[in-house]
Amino acid sequence: MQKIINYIDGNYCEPLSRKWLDNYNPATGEVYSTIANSNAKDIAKAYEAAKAAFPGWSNTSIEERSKILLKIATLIEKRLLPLAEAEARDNGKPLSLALAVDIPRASSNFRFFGNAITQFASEAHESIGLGTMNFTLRQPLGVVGCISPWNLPLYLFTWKIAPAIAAGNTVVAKPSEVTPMTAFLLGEICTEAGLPKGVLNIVHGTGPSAGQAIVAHPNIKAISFTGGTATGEHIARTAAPMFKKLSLELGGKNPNLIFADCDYDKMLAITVKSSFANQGQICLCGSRIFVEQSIYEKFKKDFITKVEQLKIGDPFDAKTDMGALVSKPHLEKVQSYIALAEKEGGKILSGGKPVKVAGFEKGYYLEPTIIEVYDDQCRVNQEEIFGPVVTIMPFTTEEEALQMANGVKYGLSATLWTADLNRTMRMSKKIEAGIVWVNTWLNRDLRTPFGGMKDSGVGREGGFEALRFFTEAKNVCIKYE
Ligand code: TXE
Repeated sequence: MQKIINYIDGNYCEPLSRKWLDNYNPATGEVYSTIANSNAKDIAKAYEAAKAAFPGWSNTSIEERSKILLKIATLIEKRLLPLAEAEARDNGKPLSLALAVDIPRASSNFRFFGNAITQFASEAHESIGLGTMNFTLRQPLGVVGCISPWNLPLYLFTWKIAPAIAAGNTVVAKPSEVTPMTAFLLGEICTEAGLPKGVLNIVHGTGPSAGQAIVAHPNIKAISFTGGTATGEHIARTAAPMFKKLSLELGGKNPNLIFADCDYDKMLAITVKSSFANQGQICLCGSRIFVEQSIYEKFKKDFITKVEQLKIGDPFDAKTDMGALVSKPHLEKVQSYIALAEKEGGKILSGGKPVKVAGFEKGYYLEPTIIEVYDDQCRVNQEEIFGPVVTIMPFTTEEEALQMANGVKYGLSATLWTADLNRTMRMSKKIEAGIVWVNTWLNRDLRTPFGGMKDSGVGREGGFEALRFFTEAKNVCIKYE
């Protein structure tokens, strides 16, 4: 059975404990590889490699760093198919999605930051009359930690690593233990691209062991984390007394606000995607759908019809729209919310049941589920489910829609469907979210700031924001005569 091992100091190596975790294929429910179950000793070893690499890498010219990042991007592109297949097998997502989104975006992350670093500049402030000149020196932090989740494995892993190394830091990174395969494959790509040894160290293992050791390491200067809100809170509590820089991208419970004046057909088609793409396991999915009363019944009927046409099955079948959920515990968690919805008085309008796919009977498949709720404060409408489950509810006024949109502890993204420009402006200013999409969804320009408000996190990544996060700003003030 294939072993997923650590990549430290440019070499693949077994975990010091020689302990292993099982890696499941969610489509079949079977173990297909084993994962290094690393602990604090492996993290210490990775840290030492990163520390040794830092002086060299931080003094490597921007041109050279950029060249290596662009080479990594090209190599990822060249391996599109094997990487996409590895991602689909490890995560349960349709291969078509990994081919169209996950792997191209992983490549774009390196390409984008490989280019962005050549344009990254800092300010100068001349104090005229005082005879001083100030400039801001932006220096890399040192060794930084990157911890990523299972829903968009290589996509989110590289979203952190690329800006960190572009800015001259060296990295200790841990992918999710649920989907480690593509991060494992990234090691050989980095070697082939000529990334000096120790610049990127990839350690596998569980959150409480390897992840916690990264966060608790006294000399790892910053943590960029994407994952659940509870984990983010724990990380903040561990890191805060050491005054580490933190960027936390956490959960969401995003509203999808549909007004009667929208382009109905476009809205309907995209709402199916924003609800169920990647089995609903994207932090940006619109899991709470609020529809203006006058079109509510029509929407309900049309939405159910479209959703019931989605094909659930083998991720490797080109006709599959929805693959398997990522793991058995996650499937059970999502199912527990469907049961809770019924207890809370919600009405299951469609789906709700596990699916037995012929030939894949032990896989973790679930029907796309639409729940009509009567109180926007019920738990299924408040808590992040992170699966193929959406709630729907009507509203009558813009104020009511806004109140419901903001009536959760999360604030990651929101989608607004309307043709009214004035409403677009009013709502965009008042919605509590890091991103507001208007008449579109998941449209991402990598130059834009990305992150959440409220319990959806702190800090922004993307564009120069990410390069600012991964650098220390130092004011140099020069007095001249
Ligand atoms: O995430 P975790 P899980 C949400 C979603 C999901 C829930 C739990 O609701 O059901 O979170 O998912 C590492 N110190 N999201 O359990 O545990 C862990 O190993 C350091 C939303 O998979 O947050 C993994 O690499 N690291 C989300 C990463 O953190 C720790 C995407 C994320 O795992 C750690 C995923 C610790 N103490 C889940 N504990 C989104 N918003 O994109 C865990 N980890």
